[in-house]
Amino acid sequence: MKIAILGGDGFCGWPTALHLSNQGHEIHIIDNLSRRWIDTELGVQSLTPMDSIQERCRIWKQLTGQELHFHLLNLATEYERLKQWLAENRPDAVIHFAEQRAAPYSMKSDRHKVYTVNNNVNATHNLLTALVETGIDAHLVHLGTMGVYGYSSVGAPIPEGYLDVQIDTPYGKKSQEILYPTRPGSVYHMTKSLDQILFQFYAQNDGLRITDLHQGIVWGTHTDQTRRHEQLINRFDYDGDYGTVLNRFLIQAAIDYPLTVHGTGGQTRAFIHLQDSVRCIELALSDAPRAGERVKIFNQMTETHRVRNLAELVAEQTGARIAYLPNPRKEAEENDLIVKNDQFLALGLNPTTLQEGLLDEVVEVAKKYAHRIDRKRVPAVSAWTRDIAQRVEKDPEGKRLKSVS
Ligand code: USQ
Repeated sequence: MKIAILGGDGFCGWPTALHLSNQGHEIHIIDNLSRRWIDTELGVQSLTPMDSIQERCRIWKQLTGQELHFHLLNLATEYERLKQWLAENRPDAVIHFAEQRAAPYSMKSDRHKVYTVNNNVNATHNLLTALVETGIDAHLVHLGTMGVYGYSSVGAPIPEGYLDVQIDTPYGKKSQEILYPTRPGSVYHMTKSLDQILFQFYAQNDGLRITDLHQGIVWGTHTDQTRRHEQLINRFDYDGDYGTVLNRFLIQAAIDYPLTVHGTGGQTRAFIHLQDSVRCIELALSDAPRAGERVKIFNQMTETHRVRNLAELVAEQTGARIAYLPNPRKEAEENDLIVKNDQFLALGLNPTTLQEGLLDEVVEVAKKYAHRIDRKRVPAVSAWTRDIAQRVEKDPEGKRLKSVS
């Protein structure tokens, strides 16, 4: 297949490009490199030393003979160029990762909220309308998030996207299928909730064939392909905005930093290893909906864990200390989460779980590149509201000089 990977330079996009190229697909990476610019804005860098996208593609070609084509394009602002690219290249499938993906970054300031909404919603809408206008019957696979559902469980498992409800009418009860109600917990998660509505409309109005993957928190850093050469290494975020919880705990353990649990650590979340994430994309590509069918929604996760249990597990394995900090986010202190993922299991996903020794691999990577870590960038300081900002802990290590007067 000829596959366009939008956001193919990012944390999930890059290993997906390699995974699918390895299977013989013709891969076109479209990316505006915004994630690299955000590193510059925040003054942080990936824990792992990343080469330029052009250099990464050159190494892959040298190693495998397979070409990875790279196109520098901003989906959110360059609509005409996007349309032209699609018309000229006519991909069989488009995988859409090209969105600002960090909840804390999206809550940093009003400017970051505006950027996240403009970038994410315009990118998705531009893509949809360009697909309609060019008449390309490509299967669109979008990386969504489990966070569109919210995390407050009513005790029932979260279904894969749709819910059957009974509605009272003057003539009695009527059954209806609705999108599972959204309850986003950040501006970032809100943009992915808006994406869902855009997909619903274009599938229904224009017969676009769309799959939306509601992914949990990704952990790990390597896949079979990124391990093949030092210069194919994936990016690995540890900072308070882009680092995600389990990877952060593992990095913190590696550099003898206290594990930064927010609040009581009672938040339960869904998780998936990066290797399973790229496999899920492959499985979703093989199971495209037909034109006129509703959007196909998968829950892309393999297990759920409570944040404090993860911290305890990492502390037990590594001897790290746990710091319970005031939560910079507005979220439920404790929640349960039961999630259905039957569709991927039925398609052949064989989940990689936390128990499989891969936690050590992440700690090893972190130790190898520990000299690249700026400890000052580890605390999560983007607060969800002004009030919460007053009590954010900027010094979890307790290194600041304390007044003695
Ligand atoms: N947390 C801590 N300590 C930390 C970092 C996070 O206790 O040092 C807590 C947070 O308060 C939150 C939970 O861990 O309760 C998860 O935070 P996270 O940063 O790992 O994940 P999140 O902000 O939800 O976002 C990540 C990705 C996002 C993806 C989402 C999937 O950045 O792109 O959509 O996971 S999900 O969480 O299932 O919605």
